[in-house]
Amino acid sequence: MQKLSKEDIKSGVVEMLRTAYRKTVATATPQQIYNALALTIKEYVSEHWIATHEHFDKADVKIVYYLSMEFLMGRFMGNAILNLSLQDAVKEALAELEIDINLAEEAEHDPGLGNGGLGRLAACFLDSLSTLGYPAYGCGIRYHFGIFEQHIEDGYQVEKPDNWLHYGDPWGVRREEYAKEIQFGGRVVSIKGDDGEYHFTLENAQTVLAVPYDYPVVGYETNMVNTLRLWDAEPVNRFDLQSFNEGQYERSVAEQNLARQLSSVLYPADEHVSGKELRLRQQYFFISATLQRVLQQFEQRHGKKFEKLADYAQFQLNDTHPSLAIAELMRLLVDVYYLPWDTAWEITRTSCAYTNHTILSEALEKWPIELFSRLLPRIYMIVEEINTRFCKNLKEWYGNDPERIRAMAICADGQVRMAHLAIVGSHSVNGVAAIHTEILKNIELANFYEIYPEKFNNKTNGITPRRWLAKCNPGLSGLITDTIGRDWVRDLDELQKLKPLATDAAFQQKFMDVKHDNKIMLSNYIKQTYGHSVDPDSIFDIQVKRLHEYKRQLLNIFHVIDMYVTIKMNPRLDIKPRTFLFAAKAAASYHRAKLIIKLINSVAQMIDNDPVVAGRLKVLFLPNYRVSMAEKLVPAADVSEQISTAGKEASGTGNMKFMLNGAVTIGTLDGANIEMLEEVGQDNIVIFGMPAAEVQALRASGTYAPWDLYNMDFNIRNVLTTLINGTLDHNNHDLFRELYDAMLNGYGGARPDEYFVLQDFASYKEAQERVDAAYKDKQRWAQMAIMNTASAGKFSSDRTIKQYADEIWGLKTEHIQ
Ligand code: 26W
Repeated sequence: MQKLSKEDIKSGVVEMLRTAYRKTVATATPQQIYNALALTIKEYVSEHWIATHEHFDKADVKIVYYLSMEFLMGRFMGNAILNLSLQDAVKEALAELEIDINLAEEAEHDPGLGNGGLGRLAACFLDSLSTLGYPAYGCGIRYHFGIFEQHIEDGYQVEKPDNWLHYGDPWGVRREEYAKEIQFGGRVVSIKGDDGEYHFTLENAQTVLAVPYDYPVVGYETNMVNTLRLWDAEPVNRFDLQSFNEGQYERSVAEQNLARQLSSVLYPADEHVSGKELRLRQQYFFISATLQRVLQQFEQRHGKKFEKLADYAQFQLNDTHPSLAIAELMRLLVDVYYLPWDTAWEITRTSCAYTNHTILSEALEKWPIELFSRLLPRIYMIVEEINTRFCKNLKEWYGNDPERIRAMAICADGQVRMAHLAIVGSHSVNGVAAIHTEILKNIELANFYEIYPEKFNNKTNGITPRRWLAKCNPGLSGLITDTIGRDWVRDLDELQKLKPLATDAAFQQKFMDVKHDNKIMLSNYIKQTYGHSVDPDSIFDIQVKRLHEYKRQLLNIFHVIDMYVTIKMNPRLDIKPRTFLFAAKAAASYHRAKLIIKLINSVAQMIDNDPVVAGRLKVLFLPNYRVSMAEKLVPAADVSEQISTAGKEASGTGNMKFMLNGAVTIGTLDGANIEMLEEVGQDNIVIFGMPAAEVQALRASGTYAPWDLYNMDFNIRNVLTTLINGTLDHNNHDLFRELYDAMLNGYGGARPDEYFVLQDFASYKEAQERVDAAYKDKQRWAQMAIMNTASAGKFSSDRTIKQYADEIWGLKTEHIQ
């Protein structure tokens, strides 16, 4: 296939502008220019896309379906340009058209179709799947509103809807021909099938149409283009409302409303389930549509040989959110394709695999049986049957141990436990970092590990080096390529070759010059966008991630308060100036998290208003954290804050992005931080705090007494007093009293300081002093920074995906001509 040339791009853009908008380059808006360029590139991608699918058909390949409620893709265009090696051609074409490429790229709306780590992981995985040549579909929902846009008003988070489709959707291709009907509610009846047997079906169900929109997933320097398939909901009977009798009319209107709601909004909660009916509908909607299409295509290719399904299709469940797949696959095989239960169960079990992303109990999905059985009556029958058979097996294995059986059952206490369904119905259960998998095996899911040891395995998360270095950090990526060649983009272990240069003065200089340039660029962006001045010569200390108590943004801001108080008491204190950058969205209903945002903003203001600390401390909360903001922050970080209570962060992936870009981590022995320590060595990472076992022991002992820490530790006392003595808010001394109480007394029935912020405070403070000392020694710091980049190879999602393919899916790579 002919590569897109500079001339093709120029004429493409000019032509698109003319036909789509009746505009010229001179009169078009940046938005229109972006769309024109995107459409030009998509047209070119389409040829590879078609070739990829022709190959899939011809070679009759095995395909992995990555089922996920969230895909946090970030902007498409820049990534497509990079992966297609079109960067020079595009740059030259736009220059000749006198278009500012940055303006065009920034005009792309960043679609927020995910909450955080789990959604972004799905996006990194798709990039790796295409790059490595594995046939794959990402399957999810085409939400019309992604995660809310966060505004900060008077220091408080305010949520605004994010209508990303408003700006057009140049990358999506509507595939009406693959639309599927999805049924909710109704009554289960059995009718005689054309095989003469009785089969279950639904009567009087509400029906919604699922219509797929396909988005290309371009691999890096390969011709493979996989597909992200997002299902949109539409009413089935759009046109002939009038022709219905009264009963049908009402139902038809209800169906229209249901359709409008179904793919309307992504639930903005992360690590917290709320049991909303619409969410269960969303889950069934995209799962049923996906599986109907897969089985239809399988039948076209292989006839009724469904026993072979697992050899051609693997379904990876991204947490329990898609775990209805297990019951829906059973329904389709038994009710629609007339397979016997046992055969269907064998097919289901061998084609599904489950990834667990969290051990927080409030994130475990459980649905009330009342709701579940009303909304999905046939699916509920199937889940009950799975449960009955499973409990019978348990009885055979353990004898009559009702306690144990109830603890492990899929249906119990009036609820359906989705994690149990996912484990029982899958051939693989994996955690996302070594420590996380160990906690699953030995504590959280120990019961299940005992009966299914062979199912459990670890797949430490990774990130794509394309977006998270090659694309977001052209300075560093250029330096690396000049030094060791360009193979690192496909093989991140190549970065090891930088290790000998960590002590090379000339390379240190170049490396730190790049970092400094990135800090200047970020400072300029912050100045332009928010009007704040930050000093690029200060330490850039960054904590960006969802706002959650277990992630302990509080520990960070408490330490800032401590620094502030310390400087006030000793204005000549010798510390390197620091800029603390925060960005985080709080779930709209998570009051405590929102109060922490307000606290961060109040501390920022207090510091801004104080001439004594001016020039030495700066705090800034950047509103509306999203993928495109991360791409600006990560390359400019000196210090990466990864400070969750040990045992709580399943893996983390932000930690890997910062490491790859030469930031030094200050972190706890949690999630993938532990493996980062193994890779980079203890001289190049700043570890503090209790390890997970100590946290567990302290919690279990029931002896944790934050008041003792308050009484014994002068610094803790000062910090907590600042919360309630009017320093932070002159008008309302009680504004932060909730946080004070939560630390010392427990608030609203909770244990005091659930996440051990005060327990780890002294250790964190000491670790921050180590950071300060290390930074003051320029050579030492440069060496640490380089060692971080050089040791990040393990954390490529290419490594992770290869392990999934080899150890879970049994998937082969394909080569597209
Ligand atoms: C609405 C309920 C809900 C519950 C949990 C929504 C989303 C979740 C996710 C499991 C939250 C999540 O994103 N977990 C993160 O997954 C990352 C990818 O594996 C890990 O790196 C993070 O440690 C984990 O918090």
